[in-house]
Amino acid sequence: MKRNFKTIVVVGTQWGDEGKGKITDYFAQKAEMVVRYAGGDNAGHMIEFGGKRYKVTIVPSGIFNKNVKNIIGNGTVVNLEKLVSELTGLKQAGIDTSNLFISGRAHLILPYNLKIDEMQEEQRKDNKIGTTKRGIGPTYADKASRCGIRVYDLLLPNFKEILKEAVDYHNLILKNLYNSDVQFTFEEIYNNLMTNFEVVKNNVLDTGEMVANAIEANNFVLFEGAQGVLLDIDHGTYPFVTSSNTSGNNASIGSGVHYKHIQKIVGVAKAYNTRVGTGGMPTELVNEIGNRIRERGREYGSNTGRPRRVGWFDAVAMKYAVRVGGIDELFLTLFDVLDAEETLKICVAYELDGKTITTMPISDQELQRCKPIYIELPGWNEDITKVRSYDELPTNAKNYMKAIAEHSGAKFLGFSVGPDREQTILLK
Ligand code: 2SA
Ligand code: MG
Repeated sequence: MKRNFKTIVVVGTQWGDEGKGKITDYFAQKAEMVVRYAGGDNAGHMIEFGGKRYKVTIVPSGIFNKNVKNIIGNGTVVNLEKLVSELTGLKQAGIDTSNLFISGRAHLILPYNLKIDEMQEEQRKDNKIGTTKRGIGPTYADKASRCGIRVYDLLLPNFKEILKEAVDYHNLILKNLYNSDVQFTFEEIYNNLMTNFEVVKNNVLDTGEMVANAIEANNFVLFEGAQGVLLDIDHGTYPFVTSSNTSGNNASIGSGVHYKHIQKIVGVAKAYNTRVGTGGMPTELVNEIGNRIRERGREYGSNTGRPRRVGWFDAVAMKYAVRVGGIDELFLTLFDVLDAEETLKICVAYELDGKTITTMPISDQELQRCKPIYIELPGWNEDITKVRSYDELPTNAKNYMKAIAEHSGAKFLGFSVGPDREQTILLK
């Protein structure tokens, strides 16, 4: 693999589940450090090698490489109990987890945040976001409201008071705002936190300094995105988004280094589109083709098991993601899933209220009214899982990639034709 950069961000360019874990893992084999900069255990990153399949949600995907330092950055939200149980599972699978470090500035997801996430979804009635119910939104809301609790707070002498105040406050919210009978007790939350904190305590520090030092030392540092650009709180399909800045632009803020240190943003895109949760998706296929792609691509939430909505590749959305996400190069994943299709469609424009547009509307309500305008391409109808170079791809598969590049303005770095490490192919 050519390495002409020291820092890269790997980021999803659609609505998550693009196969970022796999691409991160691919680069991580050469990296010295992997940093998660946003999101929490709402992510589900699958990595497959040596015939085994692993999943991580909050632990960075670099954990499978012994020499890589893995950082859970300040921009993330951390459920300590989940983190510890994930680490236990990895250890049991024979993975060395000693190289994991957690930012003292990351915010804690607490049991009341999980409950509020659930209550908010309930109150949304017909307008549910379809969150993962991992407490992500309420935890980021606490952070912005300045009533969040950070990992480092656990080490402060007055932590008990801090937590007591927070529990009382959230109990009031639950009772008065959500009409809930559920009330949390300080002791229970405190004891649980302390038990889990004991496991990771020695690895809590100013990770921003670690990342900065690694960059200074000319190490290869990889920033691992979670979810995708279209789920970004600012640039995504609001309000059907997650509560963090998922795009690569946040890699610096979310890990505590200057943006000038970010040299390259690699986008990961599925060869088609998927989405879990509510919100506009103009290319959605509610038919046999959609079902076939879902089954072939194993398109079920890796965390929640929810069936993902499936659709044709949306080049309008991709063009937008490439622009706002500053995507330098694109990795096309799950390419082989399309092996079974006679004909393929790529959405190149939308029709909105009788007008043709080629940009993403600002409002999701408008996106929901958009009708896709497609180009059609012949499928390749053959197994590409054994392909190991661009030249070996069938002509129709090459043409499919070319059409995506042409209509979205993306430049390809590589593609993947299956879940194994060997099935990830660089173009050059
Ligand atoms: P949240 O829980 O507040 O972040 O949910 C808000 C929206 O963000 C979407 N979201 C995701 N979309 C795709 N994949 C995600 N990760 C898991 C996976 C999801 C799963 O890898 O499969 O297991 O269901 C993820 N996380 C958040 C979510 O669907 C809402 O639309
Ligand atoms: Mg996922």
